Amino acid sequence: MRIIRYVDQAGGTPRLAAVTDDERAYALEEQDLLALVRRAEREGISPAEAARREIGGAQPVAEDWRKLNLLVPVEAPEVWASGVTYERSKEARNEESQGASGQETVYDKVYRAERPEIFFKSTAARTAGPNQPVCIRSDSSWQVPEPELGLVLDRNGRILGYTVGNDMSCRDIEGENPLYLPQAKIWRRSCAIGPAVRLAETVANPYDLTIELRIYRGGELAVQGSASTGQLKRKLDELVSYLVRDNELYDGTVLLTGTCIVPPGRFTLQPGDRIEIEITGIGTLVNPVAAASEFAN
Ligand code: DO4
Ligand code: MG
Repeated sequence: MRIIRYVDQAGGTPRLAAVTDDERAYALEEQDLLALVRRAEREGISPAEAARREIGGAQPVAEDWRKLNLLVPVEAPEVWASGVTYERSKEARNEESQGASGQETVYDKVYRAERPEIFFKSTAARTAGPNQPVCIRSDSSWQVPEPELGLVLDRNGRILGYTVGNDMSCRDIEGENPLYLPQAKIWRRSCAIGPAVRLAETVANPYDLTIELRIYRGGELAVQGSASTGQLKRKLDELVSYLVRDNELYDGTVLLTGTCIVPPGRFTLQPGDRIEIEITGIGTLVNPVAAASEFAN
């Protein structure tokens, strides 16, 4: 069972819907995922059961949810991200910082350390939803998407569901100096999540999900990559346990879990590119790429 938000054709208002395995979407009464979760709690049932009971006997609002005018599935007040949780990410960070010359780097250390790397990534206003442009910044010449499994959390750090995330990154800025990480990671529309949240109880094994990246340029496939969450070095609960530690969390916070797919060589995104990130059972997050200057206030 997946949860989406979409714009209702009739009223132009944001609506919540449940998506069943046959891809049909059924409107829900609640305004957002957290309201569904809270109602389920009051009724002593699971969120998926609450959704199932509500849509039982109803007509779908769409035979194929992907044709709806989709919104970000959860308006995450904050997005946090984990780094260097896959070996491939460690290698890529060493390549971009030219640190692979035999000496142990900060990336080697964090990959094997007990404490994971967790950093602040985005706010709701900086986060794009399905089909909305993600931006590239003007002072970087090496920018890539980072396709990542996203955990949707409540204020206590409970994993409510899984979504697809894009941790847009500037490899040259971070490669120049790791202390530039916030600038390599955070700018206007440097994060995307969506298109759906798959409720946690309906995922049999979150360590057996395939993540695929496709980047199109001029309509042609320019970059393709694939990975499995089975390659994750850390456990999802472990990442969450560090995020919640002495921290204030908000309902709907998203924690990205790191990337295992790195575009080859000096590949850099350009305005007009189209990024597709697909995760088994969740869906495909599609975002065109634009220059950040186009969205200046
Ligand atoms: O250390 C920098 C961040 C790496 C990252 O974002 C990732 O591994 O996904
Ligand atoms: Mg990342």
